[in-house]
Amino acid sequence: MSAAAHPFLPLVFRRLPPEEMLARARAFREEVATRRSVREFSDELLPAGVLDECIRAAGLAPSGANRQPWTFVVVTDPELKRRIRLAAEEEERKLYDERISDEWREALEPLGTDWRKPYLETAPALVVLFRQVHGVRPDGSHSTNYYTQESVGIALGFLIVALHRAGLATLTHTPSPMGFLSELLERPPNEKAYVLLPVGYPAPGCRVPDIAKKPLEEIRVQR
Ligand code: IYR
Repeated sequence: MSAAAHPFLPLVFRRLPPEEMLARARAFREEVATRRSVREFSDELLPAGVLDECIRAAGLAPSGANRQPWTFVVVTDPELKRRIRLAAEEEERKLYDERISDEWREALEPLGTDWRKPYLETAPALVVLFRQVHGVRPDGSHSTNYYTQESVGIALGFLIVALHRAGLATLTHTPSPMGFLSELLERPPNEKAYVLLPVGYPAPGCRVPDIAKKPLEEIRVQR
């Protein structure tokens, strides 16, 4: 049985004058240029509704066959944050001590990261983004999801930018491996943790490494 075709609607699209296009592209670039990964968070609470709006924006990302193969788990309970921190640190301690190569350790050294993850408790909210490897129909049978890595990666990009625009800081934290998150957050077997984002305000006096992004000439090729 094939699915019925969606009705088609006229596209809502506002054509902008070229000067406005350039101004908006520049303004967006300038805004994202001020985004930084933050590892020192204040414990100050988030204003009501802001995080949910950002998650709504992330949920508007394109996805393979519009399957929207993502689940955003929001954790604010201090006890659960603590359990996540302890489990993440246990894995990360093994990662930093044993699992990563010397080359990888050297690459991380200038960024000042290590196995300690205090921000998992300090940040007022953690968002754990899960990738739905496949769907589950009401009768329990499996449906296929498509391009789930790409789809969830795009949604994550939307979320990071939405949080930044809303005046919040975050970190794309990838404790490795992430199986403990499925257990602690009681997620079904079709969901795999993709990334963990502490969300909040930077701690007063927060510092970030002095790093630079590659210029256009280095990342763009004309053919
Ligand atoms: N999962 C670790 C390691 C880590 C890896 C890379 I590549 C980074 O750019 C930063 C950290 C962690 O989250 O600390």
